Parts: sequence; C-alpha cells; structure tokens
Amino acid sequence: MISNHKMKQGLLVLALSWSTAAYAQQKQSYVTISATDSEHDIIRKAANLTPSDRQLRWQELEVTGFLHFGMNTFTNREWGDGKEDPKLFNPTRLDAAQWVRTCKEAGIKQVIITAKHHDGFCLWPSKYTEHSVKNSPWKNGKGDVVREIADACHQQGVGFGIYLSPWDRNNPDYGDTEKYNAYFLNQLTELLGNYGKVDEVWFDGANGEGPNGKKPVYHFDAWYNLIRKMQPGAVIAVMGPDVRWVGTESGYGRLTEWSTVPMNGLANQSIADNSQKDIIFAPKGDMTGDDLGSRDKIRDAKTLVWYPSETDVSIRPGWFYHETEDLKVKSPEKLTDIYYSSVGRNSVLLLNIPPDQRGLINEHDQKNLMAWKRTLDQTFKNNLAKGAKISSSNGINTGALLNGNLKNYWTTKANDTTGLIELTLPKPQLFDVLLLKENITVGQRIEKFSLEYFNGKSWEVITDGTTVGAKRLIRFKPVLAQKVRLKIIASRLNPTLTALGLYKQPG
Ligand code: FUL
Repeated sequence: MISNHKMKQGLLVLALSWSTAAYAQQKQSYVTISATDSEHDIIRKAANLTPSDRQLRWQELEVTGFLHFGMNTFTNREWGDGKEDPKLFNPTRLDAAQWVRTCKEAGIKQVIITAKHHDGFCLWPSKYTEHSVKNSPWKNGKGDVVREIADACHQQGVGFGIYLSPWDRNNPDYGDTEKYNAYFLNQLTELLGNYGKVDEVWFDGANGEGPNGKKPVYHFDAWYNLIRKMQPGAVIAVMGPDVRWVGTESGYGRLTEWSTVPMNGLANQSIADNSQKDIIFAPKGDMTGDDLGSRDKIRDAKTLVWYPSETDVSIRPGWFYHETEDLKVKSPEKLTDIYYSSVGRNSVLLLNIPPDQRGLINEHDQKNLMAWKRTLDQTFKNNLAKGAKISSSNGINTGALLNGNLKNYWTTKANDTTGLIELTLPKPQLFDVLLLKENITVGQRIEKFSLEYFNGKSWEVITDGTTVGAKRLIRFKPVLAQKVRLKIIASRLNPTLTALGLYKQPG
C-alpha cells in the first residue's frame, strides 16, 4: 500500500514535471543543432540534455578507485617495455578482498583493476598470450588476479571496472591493425564474459609504438559495440563515449565544469548513423582547456553531448607501488583538498591506490585514507541548515532542499532563470562549507550563483561560483550567521536544486 506521504511526494514530483514540461524535451544525452536554431534554442537544448542511466549511476558514485598492479609492481617501473620475464610477477600475500575492503572503508564505491598495462602483461590467464600470470610462479601459474578482484567486488557490493591498455608493448602483432584489433577484441571478450558484472571499462589515451616500431589503428567502434552488447551497464571511460578525462592527473577539476559539451571534433563517425540510438563516438580533440561548455563554446556547436568529467590522480607520486614513495603518500589534508576540487566541482574522483609487492594495500596508504574518510564524515554528518525556515518568492518546493531526498527538487516558477532562497537557521551557526546539488536528471543549468549572510545590518557575500552540476562544494573562512541567502544569478533554463547544505569542517 502506498502511504499518504509517499502519494503526496509522487504528486509533487508529477506537478514539478508538469511545471517544467513546457521546456523539457525527451530525455536524451545528445542533441544536434540545426542551422535555423537561434542562440536561445541552442542554450535550451543544452539545458535539457541529461545523463544516460549508466552515466547517472556512475556520477552518483562520487569516489571510485584505481588499482595499478602488475609487472611494474615487481620491476619498480612505471612503464614496462613488454620484455619482462613473467617469472618476476610473484606477490607473496595477495589479498584482493583486502583491497576492496580498504577502498570501501575509505568511501570508494567502485574500483578499476589494470588487467593489462602498456607492457602487455595480463593479470588473468588469457588464452591469447603467454605474457600473463599463467607463466608466473604465483600460485604455480594457476592464479587469476582479475577473478580475485572481481569476486571480492561482487561479494562486498563494490562496483568492478577494468583497465585494458590499448597500447601493448609486448604483442608482436601490435603494428598490424587487423591482427591487433582481433587480439584486443578477444581479450575484451574474455574480460567481459568471464567475470560477472563489469561497471566501467577504462581505455587509456597513452599510445606509443609497439615492439616492431609501428602503431595500429584502433577499431574503437568495434570495441564499444562489444562492450554495449556484453556489459550494457558499463560506462566506457576516457577513450570512450560515456566519461571524459578531466584533462590533468593532478586531482583538480575545473571551477567551471559543464557536463554538456560540444561534440565537434570529438566524433570520428557519422552521428546520423547513430541518431536515436545509443550514442557511440571516440573522443578526439583537446579536452584540457579551462572552458569546455560555456555559452561561448556551445554557440557554434553542431552537436551537444552529455559527457561528464572524471578526475584521476594517484595517492602516490607514481601510478604503481614503489617502496621509495612510502613516505610520499598524499596526506589526509591533500586528499581532502582533492575531494573538494573534484567531487566538489561536478566530477567523479578516480583515486589510484596501488597494491604493493606483497599484493596488499600498504599500511601507509591505508592510514591516510582512513584519516581522510574520518574528516569527510565529520564534516558532512551535520547539515547546519537543517530546521531552517526557507523562503523563496519565485521558487517552488523549498522543502526539497533539506529533506535529503535527491529525487525531488526546488525550481523556479514560470520562465524564471534566476532565483533567491533565504534561510533563517534555528540559531546562529558557524560554517565554512557550502554544498549544492542540481537535479541533473533534468539537465545542468546553473551558470552563476552567490552565497550571502546577514551581518546584522546588511547582506555580505560569503562566496560565489559558476557551475553546480551533480555536486558543488566551496570552502571559505568560517562565518557565524543565522540568516543566509543563495542567489541564482544566471541559469540556462529554470534552475533546479535537490540539496543545499552548510557545514563546518572539524578543527
Ligand atoms: C596514463 C598511463 O600512461 C599511466 O601509466 C597510468 O596508467 C595513467 C592512469 O594513465 O596514460
């Protein structure tokens, strides 16, 4: 039986969708711009793009983990040349359950294993090469790291992803396009078919020459089609159509981060072929600029696509474990700064934690991860805006801002693209963090906002920003206030917010 409360909520959601129906178009994650579209039409189209189901699931994970582990762990290198003896691979206490448990305790919701890095060494006993764990002394050649990590993820309820390096410095056919693509598809088929559910496939952009000095042409379309067929829920990241590399490996995303970007220069095949279908394109062009999706960038676009950013960074200076870097593990403070600058800037954080030569996540990494998690938990356990009286003269559904339910949302009446939300807290509070979340299931829209407090005489600006997206976090000097207001200064269409929070960092 549906409770009264649930029914009311349902009606509210329905009412909200009706109120914005005039501007809403069919849910879609890309749109073509026609020659007759005005600038206003283009902005409206951009504001109505939404993530696919698989993109939404991935975005909501917020923090994911990378596990760089393989031949390099044992040779103490970052890029192997593919000539390494498989016998060098010999972890003494490999425990994939410990990797997953550690990640989970640190708030990581999905992990990606480097099934094959550039050296071509496979962590699973692939039928198609001798360069793998099957020729190592580990478990007398009977071991399978991919199996162990996949099982641990599935058992512990953590998402499972694979990194399969297109660049392969071991495979003798690497320079031969036909042969190498066949090899790559065979390997993908093994990984996608034999290990249960796969949630992310990560293709690296690094692409050098093979052992014969030649490079093949990658048949991306065939790879993507195979993934869609075998693992339809998996996002394809970086050299893939679902998730965009943020453009650095520092852990810091853009202050202005649009998930909607022009596809010009990204597509390598006719979009028409795929229209009305699941979009598939191989990313191309520079995605590292400061501004990828503002009005200036989308004005001349031919196609716009929902293509959100992922921010990858290693907890250590290198991607692989090196004992000499044990004392260079990023501090909890640095990890916190990275969290605010990635998850807090409309991105997903992909944090690399490389297991050591024993096959365990090292104590140094563990310690800093747990201290980082404690800080975040302490900060976000108490929304200081809770219990506030909220008014919003041109807004509807203010209750959605603080109820913790991300399915309903505040928005504005009629065609209003600006908004004002005023909060009177139950008592004066000291806070130094602002949290905002847009309802990206109807699109990303907010272009400019500011937060102000009443100092007893007048309103003073605490902080301001541009994009919000899935999550925006801003830290500032602590402010003591009872009256606070959020101004939405510019938005592409009616702005929406599913959450507003004020928090105080510990210490
Ligand atoms: C880069 C690779 O070359 C690094 O070794 C690492 O795997 C990183 C995540 O991507 O392109």
